[in-house]
Amino acid sequence: MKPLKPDDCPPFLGEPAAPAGAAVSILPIPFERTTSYGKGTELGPQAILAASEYVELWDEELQSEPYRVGVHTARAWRPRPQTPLPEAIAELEEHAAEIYAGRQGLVIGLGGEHSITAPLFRAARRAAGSIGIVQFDAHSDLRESYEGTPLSHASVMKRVLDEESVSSLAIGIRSLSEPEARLIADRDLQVIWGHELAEYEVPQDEADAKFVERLAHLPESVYLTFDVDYFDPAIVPSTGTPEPGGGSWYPTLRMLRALFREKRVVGMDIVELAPRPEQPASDFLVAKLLYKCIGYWAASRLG
Ligand SMILES: [Mn+2]
Repeated sequence: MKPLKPDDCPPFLGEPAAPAGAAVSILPIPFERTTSYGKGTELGPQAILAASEYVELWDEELQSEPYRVGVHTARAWRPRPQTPLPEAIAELEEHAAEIYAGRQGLVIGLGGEHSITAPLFRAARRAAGSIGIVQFDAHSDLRESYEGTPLSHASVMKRVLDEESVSSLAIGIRSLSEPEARLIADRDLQVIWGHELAEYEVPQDEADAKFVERLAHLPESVYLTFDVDYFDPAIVPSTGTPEPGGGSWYPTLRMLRALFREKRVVGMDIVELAPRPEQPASDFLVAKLLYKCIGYWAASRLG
């Protein structure tokens, strides 16, 4: 059998796809240029979408079939290999801006490496005006540049926060350099550190209220970037730069549910899955995470 190319991506859930212009638009982005440790994120979108075929359509928590909101899987986007990184990033912004243009729904980028977030965020901002950003991640990604490029995955949040007056909340951070720590302190960036995650688990009601308080400084509309290395590597080992001590499944879902309820999420991405054939549980978890986000989004919008 001929191996699949990274941009051969089946539709989400294996469903006959809703037409373009559906409420939810998924854009597979098998893009990998700057990853530093483990490689393989360019196969992320394909693995997530292939695993999604086995996700049940019925959501037992929401008591609904969230896919009915309408989910379209767009053709995968990838720059030509010879396109220099800055041009590739600019191309992605324009491509995403076209998808956002004139629509009220949710646009979801599926990486690929984390560097795609900056252009996706800018495209969302062009469509939705002033927006904040919520980042689930093990790493702060606030380096001015990394391995010679300011467009690295390790600098992506710095590029987002270079834009004026973007407020942010980073969740699960447990790996950063001294200059990044200083930047967080100097700019008073809002962080729920990895070692604080347990405070957002139990007792449940108090923890939920505490999390909602942490969202208060953000504007009404936000962009969500979800780096899967946020999770504990015990449940998501398939990622390039795993860090011990990450988030667990149900408490994370509760945070996401609160986020989608409290804020208008206008765009999001899920990045950094580096699938390994012997670890299908990671792929399946991420596929389910994506479906849960669509469910929470639909529930908050449709009531
Ligand atoms: Mn990360």
